[in-house]
Amino acid sequence: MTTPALLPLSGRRIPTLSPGASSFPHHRATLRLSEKFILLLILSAFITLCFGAFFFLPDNSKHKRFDFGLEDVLIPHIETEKEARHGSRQVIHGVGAHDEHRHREEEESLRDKIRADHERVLQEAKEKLRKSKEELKAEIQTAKAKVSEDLKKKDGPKPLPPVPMPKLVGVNDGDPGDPDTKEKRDKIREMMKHAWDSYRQYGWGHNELKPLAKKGHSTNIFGNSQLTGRVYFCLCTLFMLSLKNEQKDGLILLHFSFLFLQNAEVSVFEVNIRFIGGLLAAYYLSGQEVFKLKAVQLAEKLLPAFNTPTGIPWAMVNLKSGVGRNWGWASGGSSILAEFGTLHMEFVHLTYLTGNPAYYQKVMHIRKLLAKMDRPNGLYPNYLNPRTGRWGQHHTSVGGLGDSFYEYLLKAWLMSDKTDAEARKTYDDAIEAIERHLIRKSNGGLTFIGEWKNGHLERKMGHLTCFAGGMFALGADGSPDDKAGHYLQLGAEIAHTCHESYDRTVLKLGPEAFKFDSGLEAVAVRQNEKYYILRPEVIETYWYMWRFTHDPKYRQWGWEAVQAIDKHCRVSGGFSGVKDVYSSNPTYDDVQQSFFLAETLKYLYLLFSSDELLPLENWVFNTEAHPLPVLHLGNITLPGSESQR
Ligand code: DMJ
Repeated sequence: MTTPALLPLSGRRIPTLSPGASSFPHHRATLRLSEKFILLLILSAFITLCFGAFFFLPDNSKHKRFDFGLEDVLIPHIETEKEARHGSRQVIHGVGAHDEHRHREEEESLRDKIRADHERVLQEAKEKLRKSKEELKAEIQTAKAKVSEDLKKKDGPKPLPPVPMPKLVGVNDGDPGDPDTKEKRDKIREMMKHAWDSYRQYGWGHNELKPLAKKGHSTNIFGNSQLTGRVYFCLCTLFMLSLKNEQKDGLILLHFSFLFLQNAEVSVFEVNIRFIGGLLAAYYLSGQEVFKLKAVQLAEKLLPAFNTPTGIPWAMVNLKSGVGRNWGWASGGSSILAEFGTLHMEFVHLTYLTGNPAYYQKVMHIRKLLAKMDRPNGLYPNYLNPRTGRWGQHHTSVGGLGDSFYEYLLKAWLMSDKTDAEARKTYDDAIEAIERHLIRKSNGGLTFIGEWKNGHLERKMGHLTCFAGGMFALGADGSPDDKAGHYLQLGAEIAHTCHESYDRTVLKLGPEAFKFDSGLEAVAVRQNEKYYILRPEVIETYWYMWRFTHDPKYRQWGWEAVQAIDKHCRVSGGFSGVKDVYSSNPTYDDVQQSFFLAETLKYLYLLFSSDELLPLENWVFNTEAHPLPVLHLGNITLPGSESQR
């Protein structure tokens, strides 16, 4: 008896049934027919798919292939695309019989190619269907192994030119000495461990964590790909706190996540400060080459964002296509001052480490362009249009949208071993205008920094603005007209005001924004300004003030914050922000922000460590608290800097 079998279309014929045959063979024959029908359906779907793919997939010849990294990312090559467009116009509007003849020939050869591809795909499909389940399984395994082998090869270190390693001072334990401070520091370490372990357990592979829902969380600043960013934003905190197993976890995830850097649209600023800054800091702190390579790999993908008429980068860029755009809400399609103005530190390090002048040139170009522009009242508006090179809405802020632009002017000078006099002068001029127009004292004697909106001062200060206390203290030394004492005092006053904003709440945690108006002093009025999302700025200022003054009140204020966070934000799945700091029974926002691990806990840890840990003469912290060493360049000239002089 013939064994009923699955017969491929091109194989043996379907056995015919003899009259009077029992129902069993009949049943088997019916089954074989339906099986064949399904196979036919699958095959025709497959062929249709292949045809569709041929016509609709992008033409890779228009893309330039980057040859480093785990996966090959295609970045459009602008010139080639222009050439291609130009070429196609020629075909359409071509004159003369010769062109037409060539056009027909091209069409004919295209048709031949489609026919041949069709035949080949059909043949392959037929062969596939002839194979047994085991053979197919084995084939899939081989293909998988080949892909992972290829990935390994591509990820193999592509050495960068060796450069002298900057002096790394103070990479140590920072033991504070006295037992009480040590105990407090241990508590902060334990909180970091809880935050990390929770992320490890529930948010693994995502950018952030939902500590109540106990699952991963991603926001659009990290791209629409679920697996874009990862843990590099807090790796250096893990190094500092010597959390060894956690470092290993981080490394594994780092490798893993880069496999998925695909079609994601990301914020240039956030990727720079969190990921590139984090990777560079991890490199300097650990000496492990992999971090440097990954930082460069990522930075290369941000460069297309600078392809604008002015060289002011787009806010967002697609990592695969290199297409950039701005936030829909930003005044008239503008780029944001705090975003395009917060690239300098990382980009200078990238040029230093790679020898590629592009990074340095891009940020210096931004600086030069800004220097040429008129500034209303000497102030920098938060919005600048990258197409026209004109300011957008005249809104100036030392908080959101403006903040880290000023910070990076000062830090560019510090990072250059105080040789970048241009950066220092730009910072001094900007701060002078801010003091004149934005800084006031409230009726109750609290110094605050307001916001300037079209010639009007809004007497409101954001939590974000509180970082400025630390910035004033950090910039005191080296300020013009011997105003060092003045700026240290200003830093202390801002620290005091921001502490008041915490102290005047029920939870002893600061609101997102607070007012100094109509009898109000450092309190939030609107419901949507009463939240605390684990932000670091107030603690950052405490730490800088502590380093410069050693006034014990800064440690005391820091400890108040530790207790409040532990009491009101800690949950079994990590730490969460709270929606109302004036309520004794607040609801959680269910997000453990990445900056809580990278910044808030790091600044707290530093506050309770000795000054020997990462001394400020040798390290400059980027705006996400990733420490980068001062570049004592001496006789070394950064590639690209010659043309800037
Ligand atoms: C951080 O991501 C950075 O400090 C940024 O400059 C603004 N603030 C957030 C955290 O609040």
